[in-house]
Amino acid sequence: MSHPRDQSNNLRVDRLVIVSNRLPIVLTKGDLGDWQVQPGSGGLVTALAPVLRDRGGLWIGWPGTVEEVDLDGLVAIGSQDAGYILKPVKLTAEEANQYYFGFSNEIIWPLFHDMQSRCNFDPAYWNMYQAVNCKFAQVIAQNTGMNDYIWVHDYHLTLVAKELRGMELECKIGFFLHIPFPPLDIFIKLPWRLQILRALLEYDLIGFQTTRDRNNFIHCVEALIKSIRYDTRRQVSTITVPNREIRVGVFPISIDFNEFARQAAAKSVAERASLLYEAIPNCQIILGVDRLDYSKGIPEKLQAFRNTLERFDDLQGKVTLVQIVVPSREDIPEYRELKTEIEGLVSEINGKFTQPGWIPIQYMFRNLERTELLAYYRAAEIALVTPLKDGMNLVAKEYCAAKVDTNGVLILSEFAGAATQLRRNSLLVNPYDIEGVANAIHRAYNMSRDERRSRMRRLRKSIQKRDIFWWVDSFLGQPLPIR
Ligand code: GDG
Repeated sequence: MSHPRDQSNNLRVDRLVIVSNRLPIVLTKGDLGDWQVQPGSGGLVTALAPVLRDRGGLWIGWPGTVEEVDLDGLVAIGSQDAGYILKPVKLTAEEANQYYFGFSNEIIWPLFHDMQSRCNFDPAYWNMYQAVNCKFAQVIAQNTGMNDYIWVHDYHLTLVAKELRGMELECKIGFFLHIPFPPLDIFIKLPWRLQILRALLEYDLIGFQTTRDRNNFIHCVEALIKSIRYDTRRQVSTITVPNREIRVGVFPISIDFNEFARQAAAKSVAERASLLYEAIPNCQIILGVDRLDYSKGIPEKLQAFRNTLERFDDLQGKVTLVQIVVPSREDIPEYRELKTEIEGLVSEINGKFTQPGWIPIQYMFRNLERTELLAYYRAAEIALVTPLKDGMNLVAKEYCAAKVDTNGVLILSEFAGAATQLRRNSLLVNPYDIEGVANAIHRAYNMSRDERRSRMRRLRKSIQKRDIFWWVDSFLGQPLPIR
């Protein structure tokens, strides 16, 4: 891929420097205390790895452990495997605890998902968040030059550009927010709202998942910061602060569609999907795949499924909900409580409705291997993707990509970023509306093959057109203001 900014008139960019909370590697400790390095997976790594390899780029982040271990040695092995340089930001247990679990995941995460009552506005978290953002900036400053383009990812690192500017680093810095940006009346609850907004305005380009998020951000800036001007007439808006411009755009993230479709079409996946299908005879499979998180609306989804079985009793024995919950953030008490709530609902529903030969919910609390996940995507006639709020939600896109036979219905929350693009051909629901979701399940169950196929074909086409490579190109191709 050519780097579009090579053609821009203001700067020759040497390298791309990606900065994210986590490095794209997984470190695991064996039973004998030996450490293993494995490459990270996921769409972001897939899309960025070729760009980093071609341009000799760099990825800076936390390796994900606070244990005393030869991090430089392990990360060097990771770099060799990846084909580009990885640089670790080393964190102590206290730093990881207060910056990551604390400020990032007990303050920004709930607030930005409109769940202010879940926030723990502990000032100690804020102090550590600033200190760790500064630490990231120091590692960046030590490893980059004037002509590098630094692309910072996500809510853990909102202050990095401000820290770098404080060190007089004048290179171009972009930022992409993977989660939603809240409306003004929620954002102003944040005790450090001004510091975060001002820090974000030190980036040259800020990318959001949807127009809704971008507009929320602009409204907050307009309301809380004096002497700014903005122009929202174009897809990428410009905010003008004294002496400087910032571009603010919408870049909906996506998946490596062709690769997903190719892997899903493999014989081994098809065979596995048939086995799953045979194991649940005479039923349509409804699939849920969610990280353990209150933003994903798992209890609400289970209640909607219970409502379906109560109100549409002809569906009893005809549908099975396969709910995969992927372990996440279990060090935070609220996540452990959520797990207990989910498991209580699953057993209550199964206890009430199970009949000989039919169990309404098959529940898994674990990480599945990629081929197993693809087999579930293929086997499921209905995907139930109902987050209460979500930046994008890649599961919705992956389900469609993997549905190579096009015989599937996507039920999608209108509060997922993915709804902007997929609203027309999915069944759009309000995840808080238990009966509305139940009605959508009933409708999906009864939908004709022809309607399913034509909807799924259109969904797949639109995701294929705007895949993860399109996303990288459009962010990196965005002309930046001259500093
Ligand atoms: C954040 C934002 C935004 C899930 N279970 C398994 C598994 N997965 C993979 C899926 C998918 C990913 O995890 C989950 O992605 P989401 O987009 O749904 O959600 P978040 O983790 O919350 O991500 C979100 C995203 O960033 C990107 O910008 O869309 O809104 O919250 O890729 O496939 N993978 C495997 N086994 C599993 O059991 N292998």
